[in-house]
Amino acid sequence: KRTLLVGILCIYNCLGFAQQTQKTLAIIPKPVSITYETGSFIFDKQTTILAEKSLEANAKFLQTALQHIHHFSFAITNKSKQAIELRIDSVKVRNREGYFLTVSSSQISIIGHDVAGVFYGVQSLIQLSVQSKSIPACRIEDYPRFAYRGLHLDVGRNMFPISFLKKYIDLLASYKLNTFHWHLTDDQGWRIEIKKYPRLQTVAAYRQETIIGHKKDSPHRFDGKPYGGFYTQLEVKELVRYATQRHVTIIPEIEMPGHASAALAAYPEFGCRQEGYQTATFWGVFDEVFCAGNDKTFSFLQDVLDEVLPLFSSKYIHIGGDECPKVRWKACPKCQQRIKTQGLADEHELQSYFIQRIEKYLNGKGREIIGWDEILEGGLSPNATVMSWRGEAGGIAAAQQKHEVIMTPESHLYLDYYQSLHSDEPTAAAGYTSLTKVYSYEPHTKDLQEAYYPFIKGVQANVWTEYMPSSEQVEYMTFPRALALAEIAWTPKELKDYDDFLSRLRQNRLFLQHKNVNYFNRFEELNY
Ligand code: TNX
Repeated sequence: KRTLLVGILCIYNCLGFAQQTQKTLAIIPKPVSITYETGSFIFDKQTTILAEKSLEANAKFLQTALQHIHHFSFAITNKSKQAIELRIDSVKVRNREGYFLTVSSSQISIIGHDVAGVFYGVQSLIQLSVQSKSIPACRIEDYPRFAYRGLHLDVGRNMFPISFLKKYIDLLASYKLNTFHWHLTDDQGWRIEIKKYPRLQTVAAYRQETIIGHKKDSPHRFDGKPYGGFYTQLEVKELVRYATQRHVTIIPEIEMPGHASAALAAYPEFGCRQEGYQTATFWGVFDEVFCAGNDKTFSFLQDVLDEVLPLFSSKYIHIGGDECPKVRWKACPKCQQRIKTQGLADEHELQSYFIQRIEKYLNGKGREIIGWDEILEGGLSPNATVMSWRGEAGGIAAAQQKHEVIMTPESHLYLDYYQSLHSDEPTAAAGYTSLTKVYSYEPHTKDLQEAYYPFIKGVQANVWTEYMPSSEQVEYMTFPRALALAEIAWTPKELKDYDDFLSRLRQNRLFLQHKNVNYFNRFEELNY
């Protein structure tokens, strides 16, 4: 078995070598510029890693990765013979998160603008190392197009072990994505421990039945067994630490005022009807939302946020804001009273009141809010960043109001949609978003005047998990489409070229295999 494996690895290496002598460095996302020179650097037992003190973590990261790939150890030393040198030079490398990677036959040097820049140089080198022991001599200059490069994961509908979340974050970092949007609460489950409210753990974290909705014929089937769980604050802290080491910021999302069924099942007093709630056992948009007329609702949410904030170091806190039906508010005397006393026109303005009140609270704690584009309804909170998901209209409107915007249109960046038209695809959400389509997305939409482009801070793809009951399924839906996202987020617009991306992906898939990712591997058949 082992001989076979070694044989296969040799063939891969030779293929990699052959392709690399044809001078294609299959880095994803594509670097800003690559100049090829003569010769190549060959990793062997003499290769060492040389790094200044502030780059110790980067050196260790590279050392561990190379050991996994080449199966021999690379010493971290201060001798410079045949070394991979890591260094910071913020004058020579001008862009934040940028780096130069220079390879000659005797040395590799990675110079970063900052620690993150060196980290990204290291990621490029690791991708190349998986492809071959021999790295062609070259000079690479690289830096990101957008400051915000995000991937999201919904753990409310289905949840996944922390070990998987670490793998996911690792993959984000490998492809130079720097933000993990962690969707922690939804109608079907509340997944973060809040010590002051134990029923969030005992009630809101569970639903009565497991939804098996991944069979084609019947999207909502139940096996009658309770489903659920939550992440403890200790686990959350550990994940944040892990992500920080990889230059990934975790943005937690606590949904309000909608998608609140689970929380209300635990604490019915914060809903307009005060009773009759249940953690949802099927998918969709539910009428049960937090009561906007009850001050105690706000105290509850503030208490929750008080426990959430110390766990996360992100500037942004995501407060949801999407899909909040207004029927309960319409029938609720307290909500109607609030509309009157605040001089609001209607329930849409009441939603805006809700979000603004929470924004004020969070701004007072030194944080800023992000919300889905519904937070534009009834007037945008003064400092809010908008995540434009129902197409680009919300993002365009927000940018024109000089608010920061993250583009994440469902038309192109929803990875819960089908990725091929094969009839044997596992059930997915209703849309169709091929790799080609993800790749074609351009965040600087022509529908927005250029003067507002600086407000588009970046892009994100969303992984809603209604039809992803397992970690393997999440991987299948996310990869390689997340690599196309990474290239949209990082690579200059002028360098984008789908055929070129595809040919790099053909080589770069070795990295996904190396990381044991259950990626969708029929991407070559897609041209639409
Ligand atoms: C809409 S995108 C939602 C999610 C669903 C998703 C399914 C957004 C802000 N809300 O609750 O999971 O569609 O594609």
